[in-house]
Amino acid sequence: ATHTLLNSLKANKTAFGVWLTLPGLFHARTVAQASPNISWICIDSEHGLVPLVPSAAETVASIHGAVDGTAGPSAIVRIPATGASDSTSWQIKYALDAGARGVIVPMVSTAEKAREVASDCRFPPIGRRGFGSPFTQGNWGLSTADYLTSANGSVVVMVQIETPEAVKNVKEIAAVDGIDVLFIGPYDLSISLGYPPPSPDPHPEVEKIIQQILYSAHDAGKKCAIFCISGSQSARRATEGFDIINVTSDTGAMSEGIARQLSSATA
Ligand code: 3PY
Repeated sequence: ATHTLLNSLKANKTAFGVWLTLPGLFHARTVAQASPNISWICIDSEHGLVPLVPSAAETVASIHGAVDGTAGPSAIVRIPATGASDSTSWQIKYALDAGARGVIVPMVSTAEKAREVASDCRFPPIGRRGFGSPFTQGNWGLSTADYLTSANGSVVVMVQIETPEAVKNVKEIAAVDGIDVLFIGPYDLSISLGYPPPSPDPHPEVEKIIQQILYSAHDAGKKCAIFCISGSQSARRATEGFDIINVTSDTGAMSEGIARQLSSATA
């Protein structure tokens, strides 16, 4: 199966994505089919209402099966546990067993935690991910040996940089082997640093830090991702050099679309 996000990254093309905050297989499928330009969809089990167990697994399958032909968005899961929690290991295991092409782990603030995340995402001898689930291996149609190699070689591991401690440690986190992407959460980053939330753009002081994180990721040979809330904001971030950009969310786009249609109906 095609891994559209990974293909975009390898081709150095900006990978635009959409955030999924609501559950439902037909909902996920509708979002996945909305545009051929969606490279990835984040199933948000942290703040969204898609429970990690058991809905994320079905949602992953629904997204991957949504688009006929070879391409379609890569399903990514944002796990609920933060990098500071012991639950990250089993939640990453669950997400990847479900067939997610990558994970986003919130609030990873030290290189030590980043190393644990990188290890949780890959089978031995590289990491410590346990093997057992037959489902994704079955869907991929691979022997066990080939599945282990393919999964290790294709998983996209993203950690969120969104605390003052993470900013302090950003170079060390970026340098961790097996961390592929630093993912900036502008909302948590702003409020944890004592600034107001973006409205819609971040405070200029936060903006400076965002640019430093982007620089640190690229300096370490890693990719950098950021959460945006509109197409125009995303286009600007693409010009700045961000590799992975969230463009909108299911709920955000739905509310805007409804409001726009109603305002033209009542104008
Ligand atoms: C943030 O901006 O804090 C995020 O994690 C995006 O939802």
